[in-house]
Amino acid sequence: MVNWNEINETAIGWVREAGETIRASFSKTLSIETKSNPNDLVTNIDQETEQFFISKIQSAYPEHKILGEEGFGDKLSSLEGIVWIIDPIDGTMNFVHQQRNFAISIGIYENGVGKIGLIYDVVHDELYHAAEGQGAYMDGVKMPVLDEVKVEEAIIALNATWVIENRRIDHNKLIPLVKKVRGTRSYGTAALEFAYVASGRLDAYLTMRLAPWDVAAGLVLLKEVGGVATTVDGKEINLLEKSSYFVGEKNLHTAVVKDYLQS
Ligand code: 2AM
Ligand code: CA
Ligand code: CA
Ligand code: CA
Repeated sequence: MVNWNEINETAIGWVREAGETIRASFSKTLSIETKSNPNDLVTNIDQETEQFFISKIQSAYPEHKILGEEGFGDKLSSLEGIVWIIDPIDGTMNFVHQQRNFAISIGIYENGVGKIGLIYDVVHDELYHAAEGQGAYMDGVKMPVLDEVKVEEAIIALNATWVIENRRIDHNKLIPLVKKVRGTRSYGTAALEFAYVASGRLDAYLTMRLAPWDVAAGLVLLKEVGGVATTVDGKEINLLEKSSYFVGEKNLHTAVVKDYLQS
């Protein structure tokens, strides 16, 4: 039998320890490199944090597998077994430019089913945490199931990129949506945007290209509060592939997919 409570407690301890190291790094010089393009940043702290988690997991749970953004984990072609999906710093651009609005994100899955989700807002010292079937919590306080939200009263997170002409979505679909909703926000960290939807700070989040480590923890949180996640055209998510995401409160999600995104 897998002792999920123990894994959970252990993982939370590691996340807090990594957070402390990241906060301490603010007074040191960062080494910044670019990856796929000049705006795709990675720092030594992203890499060191991922390596910290991997060495902890490998010594405590050698049979578990690890999928991490910075590539120090395993090369996985399936989600068989127990898999830790790790984004050591989600929101690296914010980390570099703002020293805030970034998070550690860890989702732990068993045979493709999300068991534990941890999103740690390092600077605010806020821990979002969920375990399958046991609810979602922010700093130990249970978050309620999401209440119905109307489109005209919704705050939706999306990046301005998607509302100007781009190659991933017909931006003409989004203009009426942006006009209709109460407000739009963009935080530049998918993990926190998922956590904000789960906690009701946002009502929905739309984005055109996320990777497994951006969403693995957030999906576990969202499910526990009755939120829904699909691709932007309302299709089922394949966690292992890069995908568009539209996530939010259930009624709002249904209405927006039907009236704006699928049309
Ligand atoms: P990151 O900071 O871990 O790279 C920014 O809008 C959000 O999208 C962040 O969560 C960021 O994660 C993620 N992101 C940035 N570049 C990405 C890319 N090329 N593919 C998928 N997600 C990306
Ligand atoms: Ca990145
Ligand atoms: Ca990320
Ligand atoms: Ca990252």
